[in-house]
Amino acid sequence: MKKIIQQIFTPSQQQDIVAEAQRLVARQLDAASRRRFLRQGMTLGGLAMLTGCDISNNASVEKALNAISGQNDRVQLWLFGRDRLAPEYAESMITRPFPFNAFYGEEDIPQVDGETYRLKISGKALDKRSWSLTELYQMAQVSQVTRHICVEGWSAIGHWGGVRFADFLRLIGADLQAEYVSFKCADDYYTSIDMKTALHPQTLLALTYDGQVLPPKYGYPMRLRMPTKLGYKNPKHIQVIEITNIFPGGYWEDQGYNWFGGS
Ligand SMILES: Nc1nc2c(c(=O)[nH]1)N[C@H]1C(S)=C(S)[C@@H](COP(=O)(O)O)O[C@H]1N2
Ligand SMILES: [Mo]
Repeated sequence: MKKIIQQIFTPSQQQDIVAEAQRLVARQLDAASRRRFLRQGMTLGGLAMLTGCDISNNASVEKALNAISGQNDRVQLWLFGRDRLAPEYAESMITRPFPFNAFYGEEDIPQVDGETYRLKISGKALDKRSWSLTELYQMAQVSQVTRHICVEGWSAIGHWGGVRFADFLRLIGADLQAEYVSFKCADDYYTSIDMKTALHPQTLLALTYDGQVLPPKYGYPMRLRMPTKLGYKNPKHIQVIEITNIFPGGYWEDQGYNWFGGS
């Protein structure tokens, strides 16, 4: 566990997390026990024991802090500071095979026809032309090896390639002052993100997985990939992108998952 914590957080991030957790806990104690508590040195591992949570990845840290503080937006913002770059890994660390997950089993993965596929744009953008796959493949491509964290209790390192979402939003003249970007998928899944995350340099319209055309199970023909957000915020099989000021929610978010969903 200690090793995983060290892979995910720098020592100074670990100190910040512990300090903030200590402040949150101290607030709930009477004066005498608060003094005693604050005198104790504490590590992320100690915090894990205190909260009864296994803090082995960011998702569990979120759970642990939420156990102390409730859904505290300040904690979320501080923990998942949206300018922060997520760690990138060596290709040798890629998890093989990379897990599949969806709200259904592998037998129900949508089969999208790449020839007739058109990505639709709606809402606050100047150019609402639809996009063919060929046009998306022709844009400048980048790639990343990052960790995907699912709230169901697993995380895995994967290798995605595609178009920087910020480049795409600028190209279509999206209103970058708008609040949200929402995604509608071929399997009726939907989710949405804040504009700041949409413009984050590690947020990709992913077209490939591990150097190959994105396979159906990982979201063919195109998915959003964000190492700064939990798995359920990363929609697969995207058909429509909308730029909007009206809160769009999401498939899991509307059932109670945290909307911000930082990782
Ligand atoms: N269209 C769609 N996107 C989705 C989901 C889904 O059910 N449908 N599940 C989400 C969840 S909870 C996770 S963990 C990841 C899993 O992505 P993977 O299959 O590439 O591991 O996809 C996310 N995006
Ligand atoms: Mo997930």
